[in-house]
Amino acid sequence: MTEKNMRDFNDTGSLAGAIDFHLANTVGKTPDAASTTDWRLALSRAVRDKLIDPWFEATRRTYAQDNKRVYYLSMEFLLGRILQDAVNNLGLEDAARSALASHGVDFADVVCDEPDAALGNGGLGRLAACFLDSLSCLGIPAYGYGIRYAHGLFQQSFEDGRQVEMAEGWLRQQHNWEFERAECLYDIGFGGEVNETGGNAIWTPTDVVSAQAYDTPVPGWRAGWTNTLRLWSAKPKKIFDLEPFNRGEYMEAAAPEVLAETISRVLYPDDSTEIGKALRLKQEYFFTAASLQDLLRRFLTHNGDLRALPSKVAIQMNDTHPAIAGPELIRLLIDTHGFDFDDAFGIAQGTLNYTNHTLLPEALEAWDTRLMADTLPRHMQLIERIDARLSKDAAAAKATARIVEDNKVNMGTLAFACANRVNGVSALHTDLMKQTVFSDLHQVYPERILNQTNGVTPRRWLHGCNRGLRDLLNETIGTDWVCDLEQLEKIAPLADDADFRARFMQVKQDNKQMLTSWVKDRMGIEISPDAMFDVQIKRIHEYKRQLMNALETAALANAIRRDPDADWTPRVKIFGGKAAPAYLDAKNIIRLINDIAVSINSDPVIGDRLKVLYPPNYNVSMAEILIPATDLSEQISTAGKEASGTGNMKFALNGAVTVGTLDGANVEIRDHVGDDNIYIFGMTAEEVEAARAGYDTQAYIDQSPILKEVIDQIREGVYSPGEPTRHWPVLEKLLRDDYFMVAADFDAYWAAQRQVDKGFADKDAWARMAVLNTAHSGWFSSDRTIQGYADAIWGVASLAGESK
Ligand code: 26Q
Repeated sequence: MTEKNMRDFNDTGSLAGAIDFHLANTVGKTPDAASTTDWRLALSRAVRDKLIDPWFEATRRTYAQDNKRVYYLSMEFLLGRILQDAVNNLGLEDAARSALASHGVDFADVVCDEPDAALGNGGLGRLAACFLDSLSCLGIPAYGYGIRYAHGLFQQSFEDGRQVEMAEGWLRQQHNWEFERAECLYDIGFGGEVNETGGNAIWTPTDVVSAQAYDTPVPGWRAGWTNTLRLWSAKPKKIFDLEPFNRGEYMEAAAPEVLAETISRVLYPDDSTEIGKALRLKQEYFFTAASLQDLLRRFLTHNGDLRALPSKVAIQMNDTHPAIAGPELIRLLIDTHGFDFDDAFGIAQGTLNYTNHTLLPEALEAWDTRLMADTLPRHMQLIERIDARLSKDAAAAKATARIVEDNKVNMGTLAFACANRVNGVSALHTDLMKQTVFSDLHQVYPERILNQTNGVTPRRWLHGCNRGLRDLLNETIGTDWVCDLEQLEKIAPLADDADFRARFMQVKQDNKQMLTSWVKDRMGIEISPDAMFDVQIKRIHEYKRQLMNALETAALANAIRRDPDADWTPRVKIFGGKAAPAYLDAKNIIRLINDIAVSINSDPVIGDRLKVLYPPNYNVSMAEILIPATDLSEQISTAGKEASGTGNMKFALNGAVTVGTLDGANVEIRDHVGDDNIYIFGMTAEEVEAARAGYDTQAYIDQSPILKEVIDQIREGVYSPGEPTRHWPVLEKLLRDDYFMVAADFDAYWAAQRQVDKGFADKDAWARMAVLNTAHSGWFSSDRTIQGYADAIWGVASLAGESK
C-alpha cells in the first residue's frame, strides 16, 4: 500500500465523508430517512472504494512480474459477512465507528445487518474462505474460482423441534462487494455428440449456456495485497426468444433463461452424501470449464507456449468437485490447441493438484458412466484414455486401480490420476489415505500424497470475533501475532502469572456475558455466565456423534435429579448445526436434542445446574459469537472419520479446552497444547476398526447402566410424552447399526466429562489450560497451511513487499 493510501485509510474524516457521499449518491437517502441497511450499504461502498487502489496495484504487480499464479477451484466459499472483515483488514474500525456514531448509528448494528454469504455447507467451504484470506495476507498471486449461487445454504428453523428449511436469498438485497463483469463470458456446452474428422474429435454440444464472471476483491492484512474471488453465474446464451413471446407464450419465451440460470441457482445442501444428481454434475463442469477457459486466456496473453503452463500456473482442486478439470484441460489442449494425448496429459498433470477432505465411502463422488457420457461425451472418451494410462502404470507397480468400475466414474481416482500432488488435511487423515482408500494409488505413485494440516485465519477467528482477547494480546505481546500467529507462544509463560490469568478469564467472562444476553434476546432462555459453556457446533452427521453428546446430556440430567444437592459443576450445553434436508437420521437426532432440551430446561429440580440450547440456523456469524464464549469444545467424532476439523482449531485459539477423540487434527492439537491441557477419550482409529468384527451395540448398552437408563427413557417416551414412539427410529438405528460406535465410546465419554467437571471447578487450573490453549494454537493459522501449499505443492512465492 502506498503512503498516501495509508494516510487515507487512517483518516476518519475521509471515511466519514465517503459514507455521507455514498448514502446520498449510491443509496439515495438522507441521513434522517436512512435505515440500518442504508447505512450498511453506504459504509460498504465507502470501504470498498478504499480497496480499489490496492487491488489494482496487486493486479498490476502480478501482471508485471508474471510469476506463477495459484487458482483455487472450489464449489464452495463459505465467506460469512464481508463488511466487518474488510473494515478490520483495512484498519478502519475506529474511523467507521465514530463516523456512524456522529449520526447516532451503532457500528455493531450496521455490521450485523449484513446477511452471511453462505456459499458453502461447512468445513470445506469455510476452509476455502480462510485460504483466500491467507493467500492475500501472504501476498501470493491467486484467484479463487467458484459459483455465484443465487441461493446459499438453506436457512434452518425448528417447528416443534423438527428442522424446517427455507430458501436463502442473500442477493435479494443489494450486494456491494462484487463487480459484475458483463463482458467476461464463456460458452459452456453440455450433451450432444463427438464426431471424428481427420483424426480430430469434434464435440458438438446440444445445450450451451454462458458463464458470466463476478469479481470480489479479497484484501489481505492492511490491504498489503489483494486477490480476486471470481464467481460464475449461469446466463442464457441467447438473450431472449421473441417469437414465442409475440405469440403470447410467455412461459416458453422465458424457458431458456430459466434452464440456464438453474445451473447457478442453488447450493446443494449435502455435505457428505453423494446424490448423483445430473444438475450437480452440470454445476461442477460449468464452473470448472469457465475457470479453465479464463485462466488459459490469461496465460496466453503473456505466454505463447502452453508447455510452460505448469511453470506458470498451479491449480488446486478443492476435493473432487472440480475433478472434471483433468479431462477438460486435456480436452482443450488436444481439441483446441493441437497437442497429442500424452503431451496434453503431461501438461495437465503438471498443473493440477487435488485435496481430499473425506474418506467416508458415501461422500466419495462417483458418477454413472451413462450420465457422464450423456452430459459430457468427449470427456467420457478422455476419462477412458486416462483410465487406460492409469491401469498401465498400476500393472507396472503390481497394483490395481481403475477410474471406471461397475459403470461408475470414480472421481477421487480421476482427480488423483490427473494431479501432480494429492494432499490430506491432517496428519492422521493423510496416513489413512495412504492405508485405505488410496492405498493402491499410493503404491503406483508413492511420491504423490502429502499432508497439509488445515488451519484457520486469525484475522476473522481471533482478531475479528474476539475483541477482548485481541486487545489483551495487543497489550501484552504487541500486534504482530495477527500475521504471525506463532507469536502467541509468548503468552505461554504468563499461564503461571495470576494477574494475566485473571485478565484472560475476565475476557472469557465478558464474552460469556454477551452470549448470555444474546441467548436471552433470541431464545428467551436465562442462563448463568458462571456455568461452563459446553459447545458442539458443526453439521449434523452421525459420525460427528451429536447423538452421543445428547445421550450424555440426558444421563447427566438423570444424575442431577437423583442427587440435586451434590456438588455439580453447572453447565450450559449448546448445540448448533444443520442437517442435509434428505438426511433423515440426522434430522431425527435434531428433534431428539430439541426434546431433551425442553425436558431439561423446564425441570425445576435441575435448575441452573444444566441447560440445553439449540439456537437455530447456525452459520459463520453465529460461530463468531459462540466460539469466543466457549469453555469446552466438543470434538467427539468416531476416530478415523473426521478428516481434520477446523472448528476444533478456532475454539482452542479462543481459549476453550477440548474434549475429544484422537481424530483428525485433534491429534495435532493435543501435540501442540500438551496432554495436560486437553481431554482425550475413546477408541483410536485402529481400535475402531478392530472393534467392528462382532460389534454388538446391545452388549455395550447392557454393560453401561448410565447409557441404558437413557435408552430406556427414550423408548418409554420420557422426552416425547405426547408421542412415546417419536424417537424410536433413533434407537432402532442405533441398535441395528451403530456404525459410528456411540455405544462403545459412551462410558469413556461420560468419564471424560466427569473429569472436565472437576477441571472446571478448579478455576485456577482451568484458567491455566485456557491460556495455554491459546498460547499453543498459533501453528493452526491458515497462513502456515498456505505457506505449506506454496512451498510443497505450488512452488510459488509472495509478491507482497517486493520491488515494483
Ligand atoms: C458431493 C457430491 C454431491 C453432493 C455434495 C457433495 C459434497 C459436498 C460437500 C461432499 C462433501 C462436502 C464437504 C465436505 C467437507 O466439508 N469436509 C470437511 O472438510 C474440512 C476441511 O478440510 C475438514 O476439516 C472436515 O473434517 C471435513 O469433514
